[in-house]
Amino acid sequence: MFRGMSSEERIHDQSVPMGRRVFLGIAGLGALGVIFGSKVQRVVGDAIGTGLGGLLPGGDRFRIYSITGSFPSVTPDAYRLSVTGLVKKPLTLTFDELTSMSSVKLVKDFQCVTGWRVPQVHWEGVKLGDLLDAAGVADSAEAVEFDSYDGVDTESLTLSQARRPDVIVAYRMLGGPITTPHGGPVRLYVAPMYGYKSLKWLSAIRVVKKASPGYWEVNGYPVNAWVGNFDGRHDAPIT
Ligand SMILES: Nc1nc2c(c(=O)[nH]1)N[C@H]1C(S)=C(S)[C@@H](COP(=O)(O)O)O[C@H]1N2
Ligand SMILES: [Mo]
Repeated sequence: MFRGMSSEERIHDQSVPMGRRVFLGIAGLGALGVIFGSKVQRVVGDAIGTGLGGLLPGGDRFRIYSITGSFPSVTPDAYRLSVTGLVKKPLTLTFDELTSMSSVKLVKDFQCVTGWRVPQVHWEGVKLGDLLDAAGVADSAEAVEFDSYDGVDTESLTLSQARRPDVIVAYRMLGGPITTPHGGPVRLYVAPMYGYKSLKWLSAIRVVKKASPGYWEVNGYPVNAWVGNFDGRHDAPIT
């Protein structure tokens, strides 16, 4: 189910789950098996049942991805975001604390490394750089690692990438709170990089000296994921 979404939001969102067939077309990662569990099957059923059946994979719309095949369900009340590692003041923020910080709005494309792109998505959240400043990054630090409530996905950025104004810890997208399938209540949005950098269900931010490659990177995608030339395509940069 698109829990917490009105049917109007669902239609506005136009999300479709990425099916196994689509996934298996991805060279190199196909064997990994991003296999969708029964929850996602119900998303498909629900989408079709609400008239979204006509919006099966094509251009210009989100595919819902989950490595684990399910969606961690974290309510805003239960949500916590930790900022730890090489910082002067480790933080554990509640959803209210995060959303009380000064926020930015971005209207920018979202591009998956497999080729699909959603134009002009509305995003809102706190600049990752502001969170790092609140925790106070130690001089020895050079990178930032991220964990997900799914317990599997991990990501990283260099500190200079993390401090870009178009890299945010997002809590709104597509005109509403971030839905559970899209990684709500809180996900990363790393505008200039391929979608796998925009880790969903963000649980932890860890400031480190040297980052370990994340889940998708261990499996063959570049650590520096700037939208550009990939797999014979030329994808326009996201500005
Ligand atoms: N935790 C988690 N985050 C994730 C993924 C995932 O499977 N698990 N998939 C990534 C990929 S490859 C893309 S393209 C986007 C897709 O975002 P969406 O599911 O909101 O469409 O999420 C990224 N973040
Ligand atoms: Mo992706």
